[in-house]
Parts: sequence; structure tokens; C-alpha cells
Amino acid sequence: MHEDSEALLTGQPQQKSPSWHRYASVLAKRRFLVAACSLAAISLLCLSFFQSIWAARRNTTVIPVVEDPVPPLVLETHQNASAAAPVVDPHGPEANLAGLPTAHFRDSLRPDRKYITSWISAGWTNDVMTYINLIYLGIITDRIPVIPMFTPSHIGGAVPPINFGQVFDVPRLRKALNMPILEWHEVKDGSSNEWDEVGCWNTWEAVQKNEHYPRRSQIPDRLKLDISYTKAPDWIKVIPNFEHDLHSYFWALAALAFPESRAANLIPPLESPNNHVLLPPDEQMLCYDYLYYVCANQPFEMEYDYSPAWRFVGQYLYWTPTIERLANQYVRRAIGTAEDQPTPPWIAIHVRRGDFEVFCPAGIEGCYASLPVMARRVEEVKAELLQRKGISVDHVIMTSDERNATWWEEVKAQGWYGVDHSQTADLLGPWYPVLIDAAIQSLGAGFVGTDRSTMSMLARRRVESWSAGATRIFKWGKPDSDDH
Ligand SMILES: Nc1nc2c(ncn2[C@@H]2O[C@H](COP(=O)(O)OP(=O)(O)OP(=O)(O)O)[C@@H](O)[C@H]2O)c(=O)[nH]1
Ligand SMILES: *[C@@H]1O[C@H](CO)[C@@H](O)[C@H](O)[C@H]1NC(C)=O
Ligand SMILES: *[C@@H]1O[C@H](CO)[C@@H](O)[C@H](O)[C@H]1NC(C)=O
Repeated sequence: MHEDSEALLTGQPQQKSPSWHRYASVLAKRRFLVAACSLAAISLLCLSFFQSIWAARRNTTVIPVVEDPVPPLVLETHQNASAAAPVVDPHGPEANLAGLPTAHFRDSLRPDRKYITSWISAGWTNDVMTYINLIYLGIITDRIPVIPMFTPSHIGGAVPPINFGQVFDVPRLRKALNMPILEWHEVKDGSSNEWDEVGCWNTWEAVQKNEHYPRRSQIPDRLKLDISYTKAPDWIKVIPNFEHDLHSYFWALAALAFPESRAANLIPPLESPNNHVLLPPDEQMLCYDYLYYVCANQPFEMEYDYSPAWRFVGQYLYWTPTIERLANQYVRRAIGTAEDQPTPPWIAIHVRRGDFEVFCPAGIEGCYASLPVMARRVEEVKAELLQRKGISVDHVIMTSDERNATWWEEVKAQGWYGVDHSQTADLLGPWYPVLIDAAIQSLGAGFVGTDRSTMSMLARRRVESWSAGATRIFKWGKPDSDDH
């Protein structure tokens, strides 16, 4: 399900010159560095010197805004800091940024690289999809995606954000896509109190007419970005003038990343909220307000087999080894497997409830799918796994945002297991119940999920892409919605 936004912004355009001097001095500093390093014979030494500083710093850096909870349940540690010389990933920050994170983001950028970024503004699953779209747009514009953090939504607004790389395996993604992918905390120092002025495209006002401002997001404030927005042309919108859809085309947005279409579509920008500057869309750190509603062919296409964002990006976005290990650990505990035994294969169910009540105007009685209906879908999945892959799966794990204890008793009466999250938030942090559940949903041999839930949709796609698993999505809304 997608959500919509809030609040207001106004501002009369007024001409002010951008602060080029700052950029020029960065360039000058960088030229000095480059000159120093290129004294032919010592250049290699320079490189390894910076790499070793980098490696040393990376092993000790604490990012104040987003702390990495060290899960006490984790058995293996990460890297051995004093182990052999670091191998530089050509797609990582060392090779694609000027150095360590800086107080102003521009000081980190390499003049010979182009970057792309965007913000999030919905529930966590939608935010994952939005970052998938950002990376796909990076592919087709030949730019390096710079991914911000995840900000809390359903888990409570006061919860600190979590870095993208604490959830998803970024090194593995870079390798699979064979391209550089960066995170904002690698570019701008998380403890910086410095604001950066930047020009971005405002897509929101080109796809809808109700909100007279760019899409709202917590991210620009978190990153201390003071943004002057330029409204994107109306032709980015998939269904012209149609108020009930908000999508734009990937390639329409991509066109704006290139000099000719950019120049042809420049109009007076909106003033930035802090310093009241007017800036055209940045050419080095290209940015768009919001990329959730973007498609290649039709709205909400990540559901469909051909979805390029899923095929070229989403399916390669694996959980970090830590998340994956936690998911296995929680499954073993749920079904009573000893810690030192391999996790047996399982079928996960995702029942999305919570705010889905709004789809049940006549009350939830008979609106949600019943457990016997889900049980039939589970039996279909078991039968398909046996027939198609010759595996017989006995364990069924329920994940849900439902809190009704009576309902959970009925779940257990089906012979299914629940995941015990009574300690999870306290031990690991408030992000972890949903992260672990999402991983459990996606790492099984089969999956049964809720129609209209993007969390279920991503789990289904992952099970299909990662394990060629068997999946079913149950419908709901009427007593007989999925009663077959
Ligand atoms: N722990 C846990 N939380 C869940 C589960 N299902 C839903 N939630 C919570 O409810 C939120 C709803 O999903 P979001 O991903 O935030 O919202 P969304 O992107 O609109 O996703 P859908 O509403 O499912 O389409 C999740 O982020 C969780 O916080 C679940 O199975 N386990
Ligand atoms: C890390 O690696 C070094 C060198 O290989 C070794 O001497 C040291 O014992 C290792 N430390 C840990 C904690 O594994
Ligand atoms: C809790 O679930 C039970 C069984 O599904 C249901 O009968 C009951 O009405 C629910 N209670 C609430 C408060 O929704």
C-alpha cells in the first residue's frame, strides 16, 4: 500500500548567485592533491597510503546518527581489522570518492564522477522499492547512486534511522551489478552541522495537482541539504492529466539527467528553505525529490515479471549476512531446532493487518482472509514444492503485524509457528522485528502473502528469484475473496 504526504511549502523565486567559490576552492585543493600524487614514482605509494588511512579509519569510524547495533545474537564477527592488506573495491567508496566523508558533501565527490540521489517518503517496504528505483535510474543514466538511510515510519517516528548498508549487502550488490554504489554516510560526515545548498528536480508537482510543493521527506534535513527545486516538465507523467495516478517514466526522468533535455527544461527554481538560494538541478549530484512512483511501462509494475527495476536491481539486493543469520536463528528458535543444527526449509506466511483496516469499511468481520483459507494456500505451496522440486516442507512460520492474541492462538492451533519478538527490539533495536520478519518471509522455500501488501509482494518476488520457490498471494476484502 502506498501512502501520501503532508505539510506545506511556499516561496517566491528571487535571483541569488550560487556559491561557486566553495566549489572552486574544493577543486583547487583537489588539484593540489592530484598533482602531489601524480609525481610518477610515488603515486602508487600515495595510493596505498590513502588506502591504509582509509582502512584504518573505516574500522574505527562511529557514525553518530545511525549506530550499528552489534547484535548480541550474532555468532561470527565481521572482518578481522588487522588481517591482510585491504583490496580496494573498484566500485566502492575508496575508488569513487575523493576521500573520507566530509562536512560538506561536495568535498567528497570526485570531479571525474557523476552521481545520482533521491529521498524516501513512505512505509519501509515502499522505501526499499524507492531505493531500487533510484539504483535502476543510476544504471540508465550512467551515474553512481548515492543512497540515503532508512527513516522510521510504522515503527515509531522517534526511532533513529538505519543505514541502507546495515540492512542490505551493498558490496554484494555492487559486484552483482558491476557498478559503483555509495551511501550518503560515506559521502557526508554524519556528524556534520554544515548545510549544503543543492538544486534538485521536483517531480511531485509534475505528477499531481493537490500538493503545491515537492514531495516531503525527512531525508534532506537529516543530510542537512538545503534544496532549491526545479519543477520537472509535465511530460514525465505516464497518464497525462489523470489525477488518480502518480507515476512518471524512468526514461523521462533519465532524459533530464543529460545536458540537452536538462537545458531545454530549465525553469525558474523554487527558493531553498534555509538560505533562500535559487539553484538549477545539480549536474554532478543529480537529485530527484521522489522515485517511488516510477515505471518503465505501467504503474505499480514491480508486481510484474518484466519489471526492469526488479530484474536489473531488486533481485540482487540481498540481506546483509547479519540479517540473514538472524533470520535463520529466529526460525530455528521458533521451530525448536538446536542452535548448532542447520535450519530446516520453511514456508513463510505474511499476514498484513494493522492499518489495512481502512480497506474494510464494513468492519473487519469477514474482510480479512480466514486462517483456513490461508491453510489451503499453504497446502498448495507444499504440493507444488514436492511435485516441482521434490522437497517436502513441514515447517510453516507466520509473520504478521497483527497483535490480537486470540488470533495468534488460532495460528498456533494450525500447527504453525510464530516468531518470538518479545526481546528483539530491546536486544537489537526497534528496526529488527520488521527486518528479521522480512528476511524470514523471503528466505524460505515457499511463501504465502497478503494481496495489496508491498511487503508481501517483495517477499514473493525474492522467494521466486532466490529459490525458485512456490508462492501464493491470498485475496481479501469479502468473506469469499480467496475461498477456493
Ligand atoms: N514485524 C513485522 N512488522 C510488520 C509485518 N507486516 C507489517 N509490519 C509493519 O507494518 C509496516 C507496513 O509495511 P510498510 O512496509 O511500512 O508499509 P508499506 O510500504 O506501505 O507496505 P504495505 O503496507 O505492506 O504495502 C512494516 O514496515 C512493519 O513496520 C510483519 O510481518 N512483521
Ligand atoms: C586477525 O588476524 C591477525 C593476522 O592474521 C591474527 O594474528 C589475529 O589473531 C587475528 N585476530 C582475530 C581476533 O582473529
Ligand atoms: C481477535 O481475534 C479473534 C479471533 O480471530 C476475533 O474473534 C476477535 O474479534 C478479535 N478481537 C479484536 C479485538 O479484534
